[in-house]
Amino acid sequence: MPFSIPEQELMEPGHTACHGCGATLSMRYVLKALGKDTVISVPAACWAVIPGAMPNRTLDVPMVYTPFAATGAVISGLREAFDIQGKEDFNVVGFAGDGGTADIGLQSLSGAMERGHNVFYFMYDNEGYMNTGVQRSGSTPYGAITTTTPIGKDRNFKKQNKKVVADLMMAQGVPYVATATIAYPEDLIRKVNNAKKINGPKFIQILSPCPVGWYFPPEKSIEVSRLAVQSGIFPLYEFQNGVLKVTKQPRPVSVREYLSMQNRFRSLDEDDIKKIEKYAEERMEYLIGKEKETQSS
Ligand SMILES: Cc1ncc(C[n+]2csc(CCOP(=O)(O)OP(=O)(O)O)c2C)c(N)n1
Repeated sequence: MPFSIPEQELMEPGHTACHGCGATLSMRYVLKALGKDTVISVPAACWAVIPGAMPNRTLDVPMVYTPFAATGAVISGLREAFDIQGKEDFNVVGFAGDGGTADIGLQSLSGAMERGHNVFYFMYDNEGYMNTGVQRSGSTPYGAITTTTPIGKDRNFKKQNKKVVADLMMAQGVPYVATATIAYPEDLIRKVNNAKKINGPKFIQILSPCPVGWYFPPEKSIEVSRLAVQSGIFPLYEFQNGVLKVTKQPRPVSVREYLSMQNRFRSLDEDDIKKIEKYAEERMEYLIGKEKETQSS
């Protein structure tokens, strides 16, 4: 079926994000899909400052700022309050960074999903605590240099693999789970549209490249985002009512090409790169296996 990106803009010019910020495009596309009847809850993060200081605001929807760990709890409360007022059609949305999702907000997210509230939770994944100066998070990938995993005499880059929150949500049996990224806006918007049809919790993890923290030129954000998918580093999938579908097949783009575009990976040697290639292959195999398993059952 032909598909076009909605023309409505609920994000005005004048935001305060850095040049090339992937998280701004993530918000813009999400709002295009959700429309005006939406309230967004944002915890401490880049997106807490991107809308600008009062009385200015870049978003044309109401926002509720929450303490860092509380997004899941706040959207649960908002949902209940809207329902009591008879506003069941209003979209209640959490929009949090990876630190606020994979680490400090994980229990509150998991609780909200488990209680089954009719909410959307978007994790804009810039793979680090960027607002406070590029610290590592659970979602930072193996091999990345951050200010808390610096190059030094005794330490050198993050040694742990990325904690993929979407996979955790899938394991928890959340009715709608997906991954997306800004290089594929149609795919992202289609996923939000599919999520809208589900009366229950929905979780979408959007890879949102950060030129400042990943150390690449701001005009390369879309390219980096695209290569993350094409190299198999960040597979795009959709998990709906227990069935998994990989929504973009990786192209033969090398992991090495993806890594070499970003200076955060500058201290990797050949063995490290091989480890990352193997990780990407194994993850893809896992997802394809799960796709076969869930589609045939
Ligand atoms: C309880 C608490 N701890 C620490 C902070 C400081 N803080 C504000 S924003 C932020 C980084 C958030 O990182 P992330 O959730 O990944 O979002 P991003 O900044 O990358 O958008 C931190 C550590 C805080 N506001 N509250």
